[in-house]
Amino acid sequence: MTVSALKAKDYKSEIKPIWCPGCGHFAVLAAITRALAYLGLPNEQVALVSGIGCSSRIPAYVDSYGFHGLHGRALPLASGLKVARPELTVLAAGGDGDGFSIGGNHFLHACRRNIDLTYIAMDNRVYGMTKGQASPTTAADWAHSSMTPQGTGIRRFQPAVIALAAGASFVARAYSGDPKQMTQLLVEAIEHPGFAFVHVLSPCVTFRPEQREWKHQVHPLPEGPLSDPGQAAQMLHADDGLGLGLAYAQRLPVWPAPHQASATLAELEQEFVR
Ligand SMILES: Cc1ncc(C[n+]2csc(CCOP(=O)(O)OP(=O)(O)O)c2C)c(N)n1
Ligand code: SF4
Repeated sequence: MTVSALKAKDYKSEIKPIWCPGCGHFAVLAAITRALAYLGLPNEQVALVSGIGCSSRIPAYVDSYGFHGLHGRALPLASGLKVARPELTVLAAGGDGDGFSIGGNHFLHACRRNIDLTYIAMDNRVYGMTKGQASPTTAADWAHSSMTPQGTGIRRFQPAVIALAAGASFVARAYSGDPKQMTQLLVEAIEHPGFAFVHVLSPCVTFRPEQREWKHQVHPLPEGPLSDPGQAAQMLHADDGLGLGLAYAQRLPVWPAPHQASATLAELEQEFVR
């Protein structure tokens, strides 16, 4: 095995994160830089695209190409980028609000298209940046937001199960408190040909301080990686949402197929000139 000469610090930008001390997103940043270093990817071959939210600030902190986009639009941006510049390793990242509420439609279609990119959803079951409103992954009875003082009363969205139903070819769950496993899963996700979804439990210590307890509650998934999406979905559905590991991986046709992706960037640009 060739050991990469690049280190995690080689992927850290000069901008210091402004996240609250203890925020889970720090560990996601560290795991991304470690995974890139492990894979030895040159900085200029990587693009990290996000939406809006505390989590979505992450491209500023990574020394690669980056795009801090619009709320909920990380995946269409990343998809377009990968189709136009297939030689880049494209990562998309953001929060549960960004990815599953306003961006929910894009999530479904990114799973189904199976474009070769990695989507890192940093789930703290709350809108952190806008000061603690319920998100799609918040439990129905969480009653700590002044906007929903009796809870939302709405069943929570289950991102990993929905990713499988929508056709994702790689579905894993990681936890900020286990950066080693997260790094390993990110390496596998980046190497996976197709849409790789990594659902990361990333505590918001400011608006969900009880999530500090996740360190005592997370557990390995009972099985995995499975190759049958129905079985994987059943396993994840039965899980309490805190099971970690690679649930499902399968080689599925990647879009665009090589014969469809023959247009050069110059040819694509000409489409806009006309
Ligand atoms: C179109 C649009 N709608 C709403 C907002 C306000 N807004 C900014 S961040 C955010 C949610 C952030 O939560 P999440 O994506 O879960 O990330 P976190 O801050 O928890 O990491 C919202 C609703 C916005 N910036 N743009
Ligand atoms: S508000 Fe929550 S998600 Fe945002 S930086 Fe602070 S701890 Fe992290």
